[in-house]
Amino acid sequence: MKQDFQPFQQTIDKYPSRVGGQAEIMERKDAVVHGNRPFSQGPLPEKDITYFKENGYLLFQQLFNEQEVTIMKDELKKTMQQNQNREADDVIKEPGSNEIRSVFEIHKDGGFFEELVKNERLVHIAEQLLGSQVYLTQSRINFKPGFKGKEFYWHSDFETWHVEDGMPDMRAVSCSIVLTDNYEFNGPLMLVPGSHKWFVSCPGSTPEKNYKESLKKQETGVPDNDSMSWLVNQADGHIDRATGPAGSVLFFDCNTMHGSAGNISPYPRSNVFFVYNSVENKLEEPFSGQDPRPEFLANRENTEAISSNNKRLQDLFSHSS
Ligand code: 6CS
Ligand code: FE
Repeated sequence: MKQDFQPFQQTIDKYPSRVGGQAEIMERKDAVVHGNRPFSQGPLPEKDITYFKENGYLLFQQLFNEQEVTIMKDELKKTMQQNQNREADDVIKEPGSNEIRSVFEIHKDGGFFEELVKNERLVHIAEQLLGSQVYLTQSRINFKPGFKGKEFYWHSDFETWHVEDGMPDMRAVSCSIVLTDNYEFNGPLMLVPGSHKWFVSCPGSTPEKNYKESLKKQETGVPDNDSMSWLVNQADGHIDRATGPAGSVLFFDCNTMHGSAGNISPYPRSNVFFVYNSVENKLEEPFSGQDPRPEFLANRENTEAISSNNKRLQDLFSHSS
């Protein structure tokens, strides 16, 4: 007799993590750069592609000029002021104080940041790396105040996006636009070269509504000390850091192990952070089996490919001074 039910199709979990087992290091199963035409003919020369494949990140010094940075900083300040007294899930405070740490979902501001996401320079780099059209899964501004900015512990973003948001494959890139000069001493982002080639499957399970705590201080889905030491060892003991003048832009693979130390210097550190995902890697049900995280952390509503458009942005860059 013909059965009239459809077996439930679920994407295979290629990267199981927080499933109650021991910590384990597995090989990456996805390409790092998806060299598909026509996207492979993007703005990056071969040597940049090779560097990204090998290391899992690329830093472009001053991709934005001084005037553009001034405007971006003004916009960041406005966003911070608008959110200063707003108690909402998408405004993250520092642990133990009322200082703003992050503001999420800035790509829906109907203004400057919504346009910045479509910036040609950024979109074409993301498309070249991911070998397809892209859309945005997450955006935020991070603000690490002087004297009291707290650390972000080591993590792979993909581990969280896979387990908590249902991102199936490693086919997304983060783009961090540095809006303050980043020095060795104001808590710059640190990265482990080559770590994107390995997936650290983490022990434990995911607490309900984990994001309420993890965005202040991530404790679940972080590598154990042995795995972390192993990753640094395979990089010959090297840890890199994204230092450079304001206007520099760091692209890093979704699985590159990164983190940052606290900022006890007098100099704040702020950045704008966009996550571009391949349109062929849209979010599914979280692999934790739990409810998906809220829209402000993981966009599911608008997954249409971004068409880069610089016209409005150019107007905003030239008129808002
Ligand atoms: O939760 C997120 O989406 C991002 N935030 C943290 C603290 N870790 C994972 C990921 O980078
Ligand atoms: Fe991160």
